[in-house]
Amino acid sequence: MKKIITGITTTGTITLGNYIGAIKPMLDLQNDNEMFMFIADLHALVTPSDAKDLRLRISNASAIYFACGFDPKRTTVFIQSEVPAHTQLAWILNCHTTIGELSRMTQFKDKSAKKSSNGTETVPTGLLTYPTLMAADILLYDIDLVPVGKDQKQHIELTRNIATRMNNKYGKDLFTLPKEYTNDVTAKIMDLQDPTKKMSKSSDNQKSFISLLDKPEVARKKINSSVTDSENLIKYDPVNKPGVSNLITIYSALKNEKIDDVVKHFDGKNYGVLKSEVADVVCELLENIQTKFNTLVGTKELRDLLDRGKQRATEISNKKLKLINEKIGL
Ligand code: AQP
Repeated sequence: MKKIITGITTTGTITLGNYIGAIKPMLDLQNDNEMFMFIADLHALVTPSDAKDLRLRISNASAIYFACGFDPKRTTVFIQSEVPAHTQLAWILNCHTTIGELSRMTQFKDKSAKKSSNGTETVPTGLLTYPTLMAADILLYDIDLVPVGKDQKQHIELTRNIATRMNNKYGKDLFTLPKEYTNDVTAKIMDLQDPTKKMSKSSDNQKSFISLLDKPEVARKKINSSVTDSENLIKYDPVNKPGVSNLITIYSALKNEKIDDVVKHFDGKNYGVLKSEVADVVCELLENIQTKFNTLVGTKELRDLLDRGKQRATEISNKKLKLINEKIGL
């Protein structure tokens, strides 16, 4: 049995990319492991937003997690900001990490370049220190595995480096070294309008991503208008045919079928058929999630489930933090 954690940032509504890259692998692991799934609302502060919007996104994300199938008996589901040990450990880790290490992170380089083309004034410090908060999320629970998309692999490597450094200094069993858990094919679901880019919930173009709360008919339209190519040949070739390959990947992930089998299934068919069948599986998923979501969102039942997760996460993380504080001399 392994300890496994993942979180999704509340910078927008959870997307199909988040579902396939992070939620589905967690659901598949839920029965045989000790699981932690959190709503990464502190990470979301890196992207400025209105308080009302953020609160709504946190509430929606909580209901979406349970609607996707997390079982509170098997998975500790909690809101990051409700467990203060995360920020406390993040500070300690910041003091054991260099600015050089953090500024070399690809995500920091990409996101800070996007935020500011003329200097660093508009780049929040939290964007730089995001990986140490992420390391705290992981190290507090002695996590073995972190299911992540490809974009986050570097942050797990940094977590291991910080943990190793602190183990060498304060005692080798201070931190468990986590490993990332990725499936190379489904690890990156691409933008529907520019399939060379990752699908992202904070994209300005609504047509480029499918939110788990999109009405099924809206999702179908987005898939129908997704960018492919003019060859009309269904083949899995992410480099030369990124749009078609992305649709194949989505179908394969949601139907639990191998890419080769999916390609055989669509052999000789045209893009219209591919899009229509991908839309069918996506709409079925959205309908199932949204039916459960609507019965849970904003209810006392949901708050009780979150309180249960908060209590368990607080107990474990406070115990760990106490040990860390003792070892480092606080
Ligand atoms: N397109 C994707 N394909 C596969 N996995 C993905 N993940 C995100 N996008 C894809 C995985 O989802 C988990 C949670 O990610 P996150 O929301 O914390 O951060 P992110 O990777 O920055 O996700 P977004 O949607 O792109 O958010 P914004 O738009 O705010 O930057 C992670 O495991 C991630 O790998």
